[in-house]
Amino acid sequence: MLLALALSALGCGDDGADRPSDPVFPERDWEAEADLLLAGPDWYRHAVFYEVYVRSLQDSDGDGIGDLPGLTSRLDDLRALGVDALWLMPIMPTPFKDSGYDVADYEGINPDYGAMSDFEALLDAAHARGMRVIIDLVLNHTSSEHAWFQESRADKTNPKADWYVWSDTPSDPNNSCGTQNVVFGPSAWEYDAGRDQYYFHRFYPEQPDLNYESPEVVAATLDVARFWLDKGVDGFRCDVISLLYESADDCGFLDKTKAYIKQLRQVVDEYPDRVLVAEPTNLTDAKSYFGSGNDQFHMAFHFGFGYFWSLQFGSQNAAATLATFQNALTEYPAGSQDALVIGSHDVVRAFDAAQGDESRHRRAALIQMTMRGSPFIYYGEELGMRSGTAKVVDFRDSARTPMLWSGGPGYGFTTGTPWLPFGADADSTNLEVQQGDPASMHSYYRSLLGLRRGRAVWGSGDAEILSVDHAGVFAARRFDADQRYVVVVNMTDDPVSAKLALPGGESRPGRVLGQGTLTIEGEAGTLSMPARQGAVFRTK
Ligand SMILES: [Ca+2]
Ligand SMILES: [Ca+2]
Repeated sequence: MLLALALSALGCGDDGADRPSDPVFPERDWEAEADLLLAGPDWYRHAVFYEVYVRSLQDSDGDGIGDLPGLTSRLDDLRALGVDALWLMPIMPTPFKDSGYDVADYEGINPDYGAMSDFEALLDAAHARGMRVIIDLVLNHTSSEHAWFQESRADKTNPKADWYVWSDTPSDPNNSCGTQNVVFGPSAWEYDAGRDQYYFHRFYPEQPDLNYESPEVVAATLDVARFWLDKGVDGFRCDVISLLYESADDCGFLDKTKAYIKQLRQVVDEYPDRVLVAEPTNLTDAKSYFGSGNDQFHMAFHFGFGYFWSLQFGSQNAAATLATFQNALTEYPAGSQDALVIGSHDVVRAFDAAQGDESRHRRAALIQMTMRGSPFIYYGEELGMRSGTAKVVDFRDSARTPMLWSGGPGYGFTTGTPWLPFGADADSTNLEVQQGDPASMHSYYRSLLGLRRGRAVWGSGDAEILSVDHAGVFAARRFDADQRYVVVVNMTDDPVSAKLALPGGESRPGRVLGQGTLTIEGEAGTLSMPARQGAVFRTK
C-alpha cells in the first residue's frame, strides 16, 4: 500500500507495466517475509539501521538534552519509517570532550541520558518490536577521567601502570605514530606531571590510548564487550578499531590488532545473533576488516561511496562510484557485508554533501539502498535535515543538531531549550510537515525502504556492475533465485540516453521506483533518463 501510494505520487504508476499489482510480479506479504529475514543470525544483512545521537534524538524531561526514555518513546516513529535496528553513539559516562567518544566508565550510562534501567527499558521496548540495538564501543582510548587512567597516571609502579602508552620523552622509538598520525592537536604525546612522563593519544589529549601490549588491557576490554552482550545488546559499532596497536614503523592496521579483533569476534560469537561493524580508517577499502569473511567483522562501513559521493556526483561521472562498489564485490571475502551510508556524525549533512540539490541526495540514497549491503541512515537524513551553525563540542556539531519531529519552538524534541540550536529550515524539514507530503524526502525514504522490505535480494543477493556507454550513468543489477532488479542512476544534471549490457537474460523491465525508461532486446538495454533522476526496474 505504501509503495503504491509512493509510486502514484512519483507519477510512476501510469504506464501500466510497472504496477505493484502486476500479476507477473505478484505482491506478497512483505512484512511476513521481513519477519523471517530479520530472525536468525543473518538478520543484519536484511536490517535497515539508523544511527542515533541520543543527545539529539528526543528529550523526555525538558532539560534540552536527548535521553534514553525519549528515544524509547520514538521507537514506533522509527519503525514506521522502516527502521529495524539502531546504532547508538556512545551512551557511557563521559566528560564529553569528544561527544562521548571519551569514555569515563565502560559499564555505566551517561547520567544526561538516564540510568542503566532506562537503557534496559529501551532494549526491552526495541526487542518487543522486533528491533535490534547495537552500541558504540570505543576501545582505542578512554577518557583521561576513566578510573583506569587515573590509577595508571598515579605512579610508575601501580597495577595499571602499563595500561596506557607511557614514554620518558615526547616520542617513542617503538611508536612512530606519535609523529605520523596526530588527528587532533599539535602532538600525540602529552606531559603528565604525576609520572614525569608523556602519554600517547592518537586523538584529543583527554583521550589517552590504551596499551594493548598489556594482556590485562586485552582481557579487561573483552570483558567490557561481555558486560554489554550480557545486557542484551545486539552488537557493537567499533570506533577507529584499526588503531589499537602502534609500532615502530607502521601506524596502520597491524596484524596484532587483527588478532585482537578475532578474539573480540569469538566473544561476540558466544552469544546468538550478535554482530560487529567496523569504522574503517582506510576510507576507500575495508577489505582488511573482514579477515577470512567470518572471523573479524560482520560489516564495515563503505566510505568509498559514503564519504565521497559528493565528489562523485560533483564530477558528473559515475566511474569512481562504480569502481568503489566493484572493488567491494570482487576483492572482499565471501560473507562480507557493506554497511552502506551517505553520512554520519563525522561528516557534513547529506543536504550539504548534495550541495543543496535534493535530487543528488535522493540519488545517493537510491544507490545506498540498492547496492549489496545493509543501509545505515544517519538520524534526520530521511528529512533532509540541514546543518546548524552553533558549536558546543567541535565543528562536527553542525551535523549533530536536534531531531525535528514537529513544528517549533521545540520541534517536538524538547519542551525546554535544546542543548544545541536546531539546524536551518526546521519548519520544512520536520517529520510532521513531511509525513503528509507524498513529494517529501521522508516519503521518498519510505518508498525506498518499502522496496527493500522483505526482499532478500537487496541484503544478500548477488550484485553486478553493468557496462554502460555513457560515463555519467551508474548501473547495476541485483539478483537472487527469487527476484531480479536493474538499478540505474543518472549522475549528471542533464537527460541521458544510453545502452547497457545485460548478459544475464533480463527481460520485460517494470519500473518500480523513480523515473526513466528501460527497454531490453536480447542482451542490450536501451535507457532513457531525465536529468537528475534514478530508477529501479524489476526484471524478474
Ligand atoms: Ca533530557
Ligand atoms: Ca592505539
